Amino acid sequence: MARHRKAIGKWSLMRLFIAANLDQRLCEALAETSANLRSAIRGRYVSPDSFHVTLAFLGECRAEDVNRLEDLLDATAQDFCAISVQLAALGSFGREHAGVLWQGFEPSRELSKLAHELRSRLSEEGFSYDEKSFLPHVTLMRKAQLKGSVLPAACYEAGNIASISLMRSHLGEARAVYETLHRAYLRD
Ligand code: 2AM
Repeated sequence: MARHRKAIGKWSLMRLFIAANLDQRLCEALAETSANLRSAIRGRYVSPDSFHVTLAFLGECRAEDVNRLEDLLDATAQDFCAISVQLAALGSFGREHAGVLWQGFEPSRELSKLAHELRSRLSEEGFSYDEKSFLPHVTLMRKAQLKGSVLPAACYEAGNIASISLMRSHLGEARAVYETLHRAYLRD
């Protein structure tokens, strides 16, 4: 694929992760779940345009590695067809007063295979990543006041994952802003 190679400073560091992108049906369902949560739980909401599934979190990487990571995404995407997924129950990580609230997926062998394949290719190429086991989810809220809250209904829509992206996370005072550096499409 012809693509513009970015001019990047040799030693600058970037906080990177690889995400699976969700189709419009899934994003709309997640936005509806998020709206239901807003009336029930206080916290810091993730904007719907930032919804994603993290497949591998790399953390600080050298800017000069970006081109190699783009190639790794392209090669991996070519080995997978678009994946059908189904949204499932809400869940949380962390503390009762500052939790992370997310919506999960029904188990998908293909999605797990994609995450494992990416991670194994990252290892082969000498990249390190957060090795926590893959639990597919979309974060809807951070710093959630979970204590004593009753979780509202979630929307259990089905949809597709048709692409993966190399993402850069810019940490801000209030929230992180995610920038797509490169997108690779799975096969039809
Ligand atoms: P999440 O997948 O639970 O939302 C950018 O920070 C993205 O990478 C977020 O989606 C974040 O959490 C995910 N992530 C996974 N492991 C992480 C880690 N060790 N540190 C920060 N973010 C991590």
